[in-house]
Amino acid sequence: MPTPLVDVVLPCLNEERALPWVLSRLPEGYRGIVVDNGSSDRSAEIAADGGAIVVHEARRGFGSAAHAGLLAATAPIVAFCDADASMDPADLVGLVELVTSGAADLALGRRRPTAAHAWPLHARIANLALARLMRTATGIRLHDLGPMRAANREALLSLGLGDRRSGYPLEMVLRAASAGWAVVEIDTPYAPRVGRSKVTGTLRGTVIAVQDMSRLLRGERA
Ligand SMILES: Nc1nc2c(ncn2[C@@H]2O[C@H](COP(=O)(O)OP(=O)(O)OP(=O)(O)O)[C@@H](O)[C@H]2O)c(=O)[nH]1
Ligand SMILES: [Mg+2]
Repeated sequence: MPTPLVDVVLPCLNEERALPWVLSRLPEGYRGIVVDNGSSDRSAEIAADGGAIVVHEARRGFGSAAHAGLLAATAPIVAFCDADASMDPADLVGLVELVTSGAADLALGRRRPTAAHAWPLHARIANLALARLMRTATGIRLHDLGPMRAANREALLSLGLGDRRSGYPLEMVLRAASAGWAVVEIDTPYAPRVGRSKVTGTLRGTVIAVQDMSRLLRGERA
């Protein structure tokens, strides 16, 4: 496949059940880059069978996987999407159009749950509180810190992101705002994930995410 317009980074830790659907939903001309973060299941084989590029990243952490995907990408535009079937890669088209039209430098998907259990209450509350702090820090009207997003690859690299855990999506927004980027949010459906919950559905995962993000926000204020 020649270099496509969009490389879609799909961080992946044990998502063998979700990957076939996720990869089948990539729009025409979009290339999947599945970053296998040390899965103990058949995620890597299934990703390769599904036509994705497979990148192996041994260091655990969402940011570690997401950033390895960004470094492996070669397309002019890079998009990010979870690999657990909670979000539909077909919805990336709206985000990418915002970037190609020049309306946004960073386009973000605001998660809109399609079912009550798509997003547990404790996670919604934590996300709302963090989003409010993010609005105060950046002055940009944003409501979510969701992982679905799109931007120009070289511009993203120039942000010099350093977080390798769950603060990565927040750090991207904070750095983009400081750099004067147009950060635009649109609604994207958020469905119950396929497979066992790792972060949001578990208290430990949520606590780590809040810790990572609070540290970044404190740094921003300092
Ligand atoms: N939790 C976690 N996810 C990772 C890691 N590396 C890659 N991922 C992938 O990152 C994406 C987001 O993680 P999720 O576990 O779905 O996190 P979440 O949506 O907050 O919470 P749940 O869906 O409830 O687990 C998924 O595609 C994971 O497979 C990692 O080290 N930890
Ligand atoms: Mg998920």
